[in-house]
Amino acid sequence: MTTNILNLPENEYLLPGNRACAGCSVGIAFRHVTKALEGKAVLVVPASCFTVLCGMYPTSSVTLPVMNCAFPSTAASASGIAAALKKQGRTDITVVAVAGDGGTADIGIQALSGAAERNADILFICYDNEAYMNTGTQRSGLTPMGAYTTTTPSVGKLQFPKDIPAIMEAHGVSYIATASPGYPGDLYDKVYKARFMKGTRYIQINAPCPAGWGYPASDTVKMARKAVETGAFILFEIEGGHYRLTGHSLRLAGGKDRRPIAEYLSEQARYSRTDDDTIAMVQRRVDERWHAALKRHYSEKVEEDV
Ligand SMILES: Cc1ncc(C[n+]2csc(CCOP(=O)(O)OP(=O)(O)O)c2C)c(N)n1
Ligand code: SF4
Ligand SMILES: [Mg+2]
Repeated sequence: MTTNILNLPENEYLLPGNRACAGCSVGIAFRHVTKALEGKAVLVVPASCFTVLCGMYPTSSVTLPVMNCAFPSTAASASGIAAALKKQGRTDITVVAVAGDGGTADIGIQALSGAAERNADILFICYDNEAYMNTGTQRSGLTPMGAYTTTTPSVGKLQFPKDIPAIMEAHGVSYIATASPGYPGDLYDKVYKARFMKGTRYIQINAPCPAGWGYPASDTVKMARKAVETGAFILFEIEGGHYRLTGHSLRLAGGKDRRPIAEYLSEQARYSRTDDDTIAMVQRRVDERWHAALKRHYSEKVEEDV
């Protein structure tokens, strides 16, 4: 059964009143991630907004054990903890690495690639707020084309972002998914499923950031949903090599109208100086990726049905 607001477990593991900015999507996302983990996890976290959200010792907003590690070492640190727990016979505990886009796609990618190649028994969650936010909005390998940061030209980033789920798929890991705080039931179900799998699992969460993207704090859920409604962020999972669209992306595949990308970008100050040609280029890229996703979803569905 798909989880929704009516059957979501009531237990809370992420406490309110934490140190993240007002309207931060990371708190919304990890409220649901930790519900799905049901307290049976150890979190491994490099420097990021998530460490700020967790708080400073001896207080913490997370009711799970959290280990802070050096920035590039997240997946290696998590692998070591997983090996130690295995030795102790603690198969009930999931080791969850939680890193931002910078800590995943740039500084942490070597350790992540090594862990995935060894098929280390970890769940790696990248929350993608599309820049190095904790240090004041510097561009990362996942900052989208056209988005302004303090280390891009004033017209915005000139390159498209890296495709980390595709890089993880090339490693042959057991489970890959994308998720959004705008669709918490889909997010909960994916983390819950990944929790009981073995080997390296990877989930990338789109994480709208009012402070760095430049929109009102009250619009975070709207922004998260618009990312999916435009196809800028596609909800899918790959399990045993099988790709399928999920949640609202599946509804779009079923014929619901996809919104134009300009509707999403125009509501964020980071795109206020992006020119029309760049916005057209971003729209073409979104269309290409959406059609590739649709083709893959339906071709693998046909094979399954045969
Ligand atoms: C080796 C190293 N380099 C740089 C830093 C400084 N630093 C701390 S947090 C951060 C930004 C992290 O960005 P990201 O991983 O995207 O997470 P976010 O802050 O956006 O949540 C940086 C650069 C550090 N702590 N360690
Ligand atoms: S900078 Fe952005 S991601 Fe970081 S705590 Fe603030 S709103 Fe959240
Ligand atoms: Mg970031």
